[in-house]
Amino acid sequence: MKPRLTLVYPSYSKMLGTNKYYRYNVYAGLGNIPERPHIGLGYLSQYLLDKGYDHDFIDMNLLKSYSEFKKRTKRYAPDIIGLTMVTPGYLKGYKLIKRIKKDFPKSKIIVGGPHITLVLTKLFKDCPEIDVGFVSEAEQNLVDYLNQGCRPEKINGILYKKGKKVYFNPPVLEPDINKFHFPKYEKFDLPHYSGIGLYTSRGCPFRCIFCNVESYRRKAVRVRSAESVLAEIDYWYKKGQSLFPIEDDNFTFSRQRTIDLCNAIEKHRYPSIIFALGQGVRADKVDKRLLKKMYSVGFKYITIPAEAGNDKTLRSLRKGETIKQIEYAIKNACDLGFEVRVLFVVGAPGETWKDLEDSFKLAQKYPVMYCRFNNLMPIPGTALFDWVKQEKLFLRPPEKFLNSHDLDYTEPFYQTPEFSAAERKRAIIVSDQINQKLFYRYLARKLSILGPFKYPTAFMASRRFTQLFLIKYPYLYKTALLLRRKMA
Ligand code: B12
Ligand code: SF4
Repeated sequence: MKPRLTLVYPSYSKMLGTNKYYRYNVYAGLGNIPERPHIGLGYLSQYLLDKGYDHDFIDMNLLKSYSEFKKRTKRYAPDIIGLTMVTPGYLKGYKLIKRIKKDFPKSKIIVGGPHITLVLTKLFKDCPEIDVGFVSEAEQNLVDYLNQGCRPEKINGILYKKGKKVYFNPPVLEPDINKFHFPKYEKFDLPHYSGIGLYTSRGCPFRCIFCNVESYRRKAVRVRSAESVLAEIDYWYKKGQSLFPIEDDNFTFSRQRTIDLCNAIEKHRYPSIIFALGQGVRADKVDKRLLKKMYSVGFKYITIPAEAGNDKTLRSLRKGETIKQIEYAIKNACDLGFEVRVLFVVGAPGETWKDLEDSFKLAQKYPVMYCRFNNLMPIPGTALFDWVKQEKLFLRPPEKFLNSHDLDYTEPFYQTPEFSAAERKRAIIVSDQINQKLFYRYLARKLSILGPFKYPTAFMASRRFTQLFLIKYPYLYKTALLLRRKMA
């Protein structure tokens, strides 16, 4: 008999809580999480169905309480409960697993996701209730595990224990990701989400010091074919979705694939389709011709992760880009009419307040919509984390900040002799003031239809108190987001 499996997305806000210092979410264009179904679990769920494994899926973000989870799990009676885990909030993740194991002692607990790849064999020491861990991408490995009657010995990308011994079989990544059909989220409660996100490539060969695209995926960048992505767009478009967020780390990594995809979208003529590049595209991977092509087929929102305002800090971040390339991309995107968001980090190794002023200048140089400044967070497994640890610069122990409420990056995680904690904190306040200005200018540009009234309207809408007021009332907040999206 086939094993019964429940896949679980633990509640994000219960892991991390919410911070009192609201950033300008309306500027950022973000909605409440979960806006979209979890893509990684979507891929797993799809592959399981393709291979004949029926299963249950629970998004704990959509449940009111743990007892709802317990009731539903009791009803389904799974042999295996599989949870996804990210590092932020991991202690609460372990706590949840302990609780689940206590309530369902006969079910095996398996886990996957970015956190597992970082901790590897330490996983079982931290949380002995876990039976098996999956490292990196797991579609095939999970199915192999089930096919083998849950015997882990011959499975790739798996962590398991036998008696007191712990074993790790390294993953082998699938070179042809077209093999994994795009998720149709059949086991998900789709009406609860605002739409689905596209994930069209995997891996990134760059080495930014703060990023933990794990070592396995670094070795292999793989892109889905234009046909495969188009099939996914076509499927959801026919179901009524017209705004497509793209979640890739490196969407334009393959220039030719991007052009092929644009050509295919153009040929199909999807009226009023919009693509939003929310996770960011590298400035060195878009030129004016490519941006123009993308814009013409519906790419209207673009995020450019500049990270810094000068070459010194970019070098320190090992970003592999120059400020000239970054400025060129921002300028081109603005000139072409994209709604542009630029991302910056605060407090790179060696950075000073004076360097940060270059970031503030760049943030205001072009007619962008929003610039997000985040205190740089050292995530375990990154070069930044190792450096901060070695230099003993942490302001709080990592297990504290990785499990606390200030993960909206307003509070600094470390400081350096040349850039104090107080300055790092101030940087976020200054960046919010800059955003107020940027949003005012953006609205004044977009509301030209109002004639001279555009200035007072833009002024009022861009104030911090208006933002805070909107956030308090979900209905108003949603309407504001909708209006803002219509302006793009
Ligand atoms: C899109 C995205 C988001 C979206 C999620 C959209 C969605 N609903 O899916 C949003 C904006 C909500 C988001 C939020 C956050 N994110 Co995010 N996000 C990403 C991003 C760019 C892509 C994720 C993705 O879809 N990957 C594609 C799928 C196919 O891969 P996958 O999710 O890893 O899943 C595969 C395997 O991991 C494995 N697997 C995963 N879960 C499980 C479970 C089981 C049981 C098994 C067997 C296997 C398994 O199998 C899957 C299929 O191959 C990644 C970067 C990246 N390259 O992955 C960051 C990333 C995952 N995010 C990260 C972070 C830090 C966050 C936040 C904490 C940010 C914050 N402070 O708010 C929150 C946490 C939210 C949460 N609890 O999940 C980090 C995680 C770092 C870490 N060590 O944990 C990443 C890696 C970015 C980075 N480079 O630092 N994120
Ligand atoms: S930040 Fe972006 S470009 Fe840099 S390593 Fe991570 S995914 Fe790659």
